[in-house]
Amino acid sequence: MATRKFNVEGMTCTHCEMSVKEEISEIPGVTDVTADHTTGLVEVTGEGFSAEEVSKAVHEAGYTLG
Ligand SMILES: [Cu+2]
Repeated sequence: MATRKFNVEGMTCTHCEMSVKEEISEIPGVTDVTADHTTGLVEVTGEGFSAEEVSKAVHEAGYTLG
């Protein structure tokens, strides 16, 4: 189990956080996601997921990795 940090650009409110968390949570192996729109910091916990999968999920939510 590991936690990896990502910087997400474009989140402006708690709804944005929810959207990002929902999409990332769907990645197999991910067990926990936290998102903070004030810092852009997203922390993803789990195992067997890749940065590319996180990037795709962030894009699907409508945002980009910084
Ligand atoms: Cu928002």
